[in-house]
Amino acid sequence: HYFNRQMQTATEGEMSGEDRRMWGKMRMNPRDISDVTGETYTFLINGHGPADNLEFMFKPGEKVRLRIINGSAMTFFNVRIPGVPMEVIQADGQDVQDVAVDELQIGVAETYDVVVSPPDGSHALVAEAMDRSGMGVASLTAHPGHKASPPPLREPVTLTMADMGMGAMDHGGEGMDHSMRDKSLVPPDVEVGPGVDMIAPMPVDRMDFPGLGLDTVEHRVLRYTDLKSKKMNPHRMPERTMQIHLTGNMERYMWSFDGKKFTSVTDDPIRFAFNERVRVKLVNDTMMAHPIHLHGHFFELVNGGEHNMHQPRKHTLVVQPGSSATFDLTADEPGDWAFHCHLLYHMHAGMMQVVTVRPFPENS
Ligand SMILES: [Cu+2]
Repeated sequence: HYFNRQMQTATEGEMSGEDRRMWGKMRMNPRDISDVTGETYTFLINGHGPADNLEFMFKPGEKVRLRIINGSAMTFFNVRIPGVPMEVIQADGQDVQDVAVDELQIGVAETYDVVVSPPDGSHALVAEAMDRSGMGVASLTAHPGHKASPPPLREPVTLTMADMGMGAMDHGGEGMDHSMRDKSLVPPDVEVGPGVDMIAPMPVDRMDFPGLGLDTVEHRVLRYTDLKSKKMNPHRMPERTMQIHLTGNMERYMWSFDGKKFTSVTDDPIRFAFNERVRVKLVNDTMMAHPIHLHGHFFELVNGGEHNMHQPRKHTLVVQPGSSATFDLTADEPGDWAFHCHLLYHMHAGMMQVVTVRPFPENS
């Protein structure tokens, strides 16, 4: 939160006085969206800043496939090409049934492949930082040298009670009755020390949430619940469930899983038996979105009905603030794998674990 120029003042914004007092009392900042903002960063597309006028050429009438990879260290982006709808065809490199959207939010390490048919002219390809402190811009153009004019940055976003883990309740008052650090809400193996400033009182699954600030836009936005794998997955019910808490202390800048910062000294990995299928529920006890990434595997998002044969496969899952998100994993790759938040400084601070899949099969 260095150089956060978007802190809410006493009078600005829509928030009621009561809500402002509550946030203040809890020493929480509803404008703490990104750890590093556009004040520090110049946002780049393929290594080029907005002033470079990077051009992607197309011929009118052509269908163009864009592979959008969030290769940044610390930034969620809202991606859109005003006036050009996008057909999402892959998520994290895995085929999904086509979804038509006008905008999507992409977490660090996520990938979306989209197909566009831009009309003649020059179109701005916009990657707006989630906190709206800046944007990456390029031109998708049929005419070399014609720079598309990007739309202005939109209003900064403000966190809500849902981001605080208050579930569907959207307004204060009642929320005051709930402890923000009730240890009885987490499994006993979660360490609630100075590194944990909050335990979400009522975390709900927000797989249908399109990302901070995109829930109120008027065009079509991508939600995890829109993703359906193109091919039918072999259906196997999970044999075991597991809960992992994403924990942190926003002010001290401490980040961990289950309240335990990763160190290479202790040996207490997350264990899976080879080939077992486990339903893993990630509970985000912080007010930041975390893109959680597992190496070596694809997992299937739990984003639909109980007998969903088309769960989309991904390797990175954004867990919304104060919310939960669930995936099914078939642990079919024996070995030791990194499992971590893909925000670089969170990973470095300790929001990281080793996933151990054992035993190695006999004939391997
Ligand atoms: Cu994180």
